[in-house]
Amino acid sequence: MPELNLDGLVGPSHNYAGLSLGNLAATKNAGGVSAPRKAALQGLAKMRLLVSLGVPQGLLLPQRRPNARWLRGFGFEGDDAAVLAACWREDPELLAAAVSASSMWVANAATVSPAADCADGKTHFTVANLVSMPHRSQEWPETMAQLQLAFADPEHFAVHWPVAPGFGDEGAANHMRFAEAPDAPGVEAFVFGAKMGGAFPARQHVRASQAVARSHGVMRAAFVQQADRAIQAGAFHNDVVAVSNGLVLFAHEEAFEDRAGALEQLRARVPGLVLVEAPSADVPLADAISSYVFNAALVTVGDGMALILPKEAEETPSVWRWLQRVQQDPDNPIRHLHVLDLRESMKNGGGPACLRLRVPLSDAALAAVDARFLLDAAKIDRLERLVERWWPEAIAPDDLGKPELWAACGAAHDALLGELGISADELGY
Ligand code: SUG
Repeated sequence: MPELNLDGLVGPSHNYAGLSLGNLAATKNAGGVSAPRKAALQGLAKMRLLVSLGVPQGLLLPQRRPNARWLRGFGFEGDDAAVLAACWREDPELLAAAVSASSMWVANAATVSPAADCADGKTHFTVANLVSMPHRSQEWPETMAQLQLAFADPEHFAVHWPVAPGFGDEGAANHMRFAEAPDAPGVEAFVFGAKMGGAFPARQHVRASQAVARSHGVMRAAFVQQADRAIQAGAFHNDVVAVSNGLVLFAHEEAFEDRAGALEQLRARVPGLVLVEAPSADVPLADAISSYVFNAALVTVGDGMALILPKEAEETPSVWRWLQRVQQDPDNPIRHLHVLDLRESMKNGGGPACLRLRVPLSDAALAAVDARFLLDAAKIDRLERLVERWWPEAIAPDDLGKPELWAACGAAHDALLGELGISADELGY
């Protein structure tokens, strides 16, 4: 049984507006000049690597931005250009939110529970409400439309509406799964945060995690609290400090609020759990967070597991030293380290794991996925050419208010829909 890896294609409006409090990279790079074309090509290179490693690969589409429809909900009127111009005049920060390409980080699109974990034997998706950050709260309607299109077959899939907005849900970024194989029954760990007085918000509410587990019919669920210390140090999602694959938990020592309790709970449910943990003494929490080493994509390849790492991990001496030891240690299956330049996304706090949504599927379920969302090397070639032709080369902060940028982003999106054979209608535009 394969695990489908869906990556978010970076949208043409990718920019640095510093919209996410608690996301240190995004805050630090606020006001910088972005390179959308380069960003999308970096993401496509990651997809190409996964294809070459034999991982079934697909994509989710960048959502159409700027989102004039969303701004109409704030009382702006007229055609799209009039809505955007008025918003830029009256509330430029809101306009920046409507331009954000944040839908690229599809680890926040939904939580996925594979069929083997769920009482009804279907693969369940709950679209994340992303209510903690205003710019991300506009994503769920189109995410819902895309998932309903890609996973339309009711024999295999159930796509759920987001959890009620009182309770923040940030999707798979706060969800881990432990299983012998993708199709073996697994234990799902839902990681939540809690308000403990710090300046940075806990974005995943425990009730949202419980709601998702309940509505998916997850038979073996564990609920684990993320360390507030990690959140306050910049780990705004669990996947900044921990990731799982197979029976491996790859994490920082300070990832969980009650480390001993969390490990005891997981070991009791996952007898073969393999813990690959970075001690704080070797890898300080700050290095783990700035390097995004735990935001690696951990994937099963022929003869073991591979970590798809951002360049920042290689450039952080404490992290790179520790990774060499991990790779050589026969007690864990991590054998390969692949380093990628994802700097454009990383500067907004989005590493390799943020850019992908994992969907473990049976062969029959994979065959039921809408093929327009699936990729092979030839299609990646075509997307690269499309990005080179249509994606803007650079966006500076003042460009966000320019009609030429809005038009360029719209034209790029139209070209993408044309290439993939997906109509605006199907996405609810
Ligand atoms: O929600 N950055 C995203 C990064 C999401 C990373 N995802 C995971 N860890 N899975 C966020 O904070 C910045 C956009 C801006 O500021 O313009 C942003 O939304």
